[in-house]
Amino acid sequence: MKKVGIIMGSDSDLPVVRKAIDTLASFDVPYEVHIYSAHRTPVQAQSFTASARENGFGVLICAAGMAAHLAGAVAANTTLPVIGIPMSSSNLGGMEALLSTVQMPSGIPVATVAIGGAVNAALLAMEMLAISDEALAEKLAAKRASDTAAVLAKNAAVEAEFNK
Ligand code: RP5
Repeated sequence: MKKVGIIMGSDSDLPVVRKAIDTLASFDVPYEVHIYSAHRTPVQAQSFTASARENGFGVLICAAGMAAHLAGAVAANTTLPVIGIPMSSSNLGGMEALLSTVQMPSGIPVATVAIGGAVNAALLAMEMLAISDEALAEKLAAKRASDTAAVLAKNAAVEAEFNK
């Protein structure tokens, strides 16, 4: 199976990024985790990205905050699909990272999830890999069904309590 590459701009992003890592691990999907910054370590970010396809990656997840150029800079150097996670900040709450990540110029796409949307980033990455992996597609469908059942159980409990 192709690997998911997870890149974050700083170790301060790890508490949120860990949710993506844990989600991938729960599906036994192979991944690598790196800290590369579009601004602080641009050469390393470019080098990793340029060789990502030949190194067995199928999709890249990039998490960055503030002037969040990481996902866009990575996408500029590969035709692998790139998923951006805008990270929250103390000053602007992540809106700056959201806009920096999502507002890509035509020709260089970044699939942007919600601010801090690490679980969805992992799920979306796996949905991309599952296009050509039927076993993974079945695992994703099973998780969706189990999530639906959990919500319906909560609904049943609320209805039983309030709808006399
Ligand atoms: C971004 O700047 C990082 O992705 C992080 O979200 C933010 C702050 O980084 P630190 O100053 O905490 O290293 O590049």
